[in-house]
Amino acid sequence: RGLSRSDWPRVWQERPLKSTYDVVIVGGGVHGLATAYYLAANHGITNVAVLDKGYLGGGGSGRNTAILRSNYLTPEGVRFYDRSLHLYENLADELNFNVMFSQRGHMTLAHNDNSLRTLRWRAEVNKLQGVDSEVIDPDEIKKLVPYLDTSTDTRYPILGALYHPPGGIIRHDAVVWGYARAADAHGVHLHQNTEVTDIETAGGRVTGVRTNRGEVSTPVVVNCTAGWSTLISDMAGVDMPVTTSPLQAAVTEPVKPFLGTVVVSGTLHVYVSQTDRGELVFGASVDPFTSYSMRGSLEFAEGLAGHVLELMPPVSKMRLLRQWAGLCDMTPDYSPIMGPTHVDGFHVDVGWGTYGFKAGPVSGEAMADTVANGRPPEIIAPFGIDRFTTGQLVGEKGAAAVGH
Ligand code: PYC
Repeated sequence: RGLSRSDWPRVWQERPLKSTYDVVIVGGGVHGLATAYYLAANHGITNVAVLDKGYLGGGGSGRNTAILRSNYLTPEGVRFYDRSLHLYENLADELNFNVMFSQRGHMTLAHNDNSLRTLRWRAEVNKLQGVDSEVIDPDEIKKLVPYLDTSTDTRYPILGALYHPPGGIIRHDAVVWGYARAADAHGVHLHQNTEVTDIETAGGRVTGVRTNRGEVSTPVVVNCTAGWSTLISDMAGVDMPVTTSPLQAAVTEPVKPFLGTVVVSGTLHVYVSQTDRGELVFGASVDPFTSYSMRGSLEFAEGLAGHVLELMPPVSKMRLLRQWAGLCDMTPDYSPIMGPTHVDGFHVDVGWGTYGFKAGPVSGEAMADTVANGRPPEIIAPFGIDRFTTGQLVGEKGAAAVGH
């Protein structure tokens, strides 16, 4: 007799909501779950609850285009995202869960001299940080991606590309499930359908959270939300320089494998990769307005199709199957906000714009370290909220996704 569905072991337990925890993490995406996992695995802190108002991985972690890379523009950014890439490389072993990381290479195209200059700059910063990244010419691009139109008589001819072999794609839901299962195995409580409605403070420090399922006392709250990060921080009395916009994505029917790398075009506002199932996954830049909407629009699908066909005319017969949107919390310098705040015990891991998923592991590791040791580790020190008053911004706009 084969296993019936009811025999399948549960990946994580449903446990009662306790009235007190040592740490409460708000947001059950990859950041919140990784923080919980590393608190337990690296620091032995297991009296931890992860609260999510929906289901685990139902926000940005399940809505991104699953791209991993570390070819950023600033030394601080490159070091940070590269640590994440290394954690991702070992994640299947670490969690004993097949996360299907395919390091198939990542290519960012330049269609004008300014973009080419920025790509050269990124390549040099990357190499100085030990990251494999180089600028290649149209002939090399054509060898790697024969379906790209590299002719010179197009509206936006391809002049070169930043090629980053360690980049690639991963199964994003598996990352969420792997961290959830591992955190649960350490005794962390994962509470779905549990919405935080308020954060209690007294004398300048956190004392607890209110939820739709009752009150929980705790000395530490970590805000690991995306989309709602300002609303959660407001509850603790912490202002965030963040605005929220949707980012739309879409997927086609599956076809035989023909696209071996991730391809990004900033000028055409599009990136594309082919999944192991053969579907093309497309993403774009954020919608040009603030909103909490997570619905796709026809305008996006039309614009996307036009841009994709300029790059790869042969895909014109493929059909789009689905489209969706996720919420992006944009900061002024396109870098995240991480670490303690002026409210004791209230920590933030927010402002993830369009780059949050790839930073999940390093963020979890660093936020767990911050909570356990009472100060942020070196790798996230540049991303503190105080940089918006000191002026020491970490400008990543030139390497953050496309067309911002
Ligand atoms: O920064 O690589 C990126 C990215 C891909 C999709 C959205 N952002």
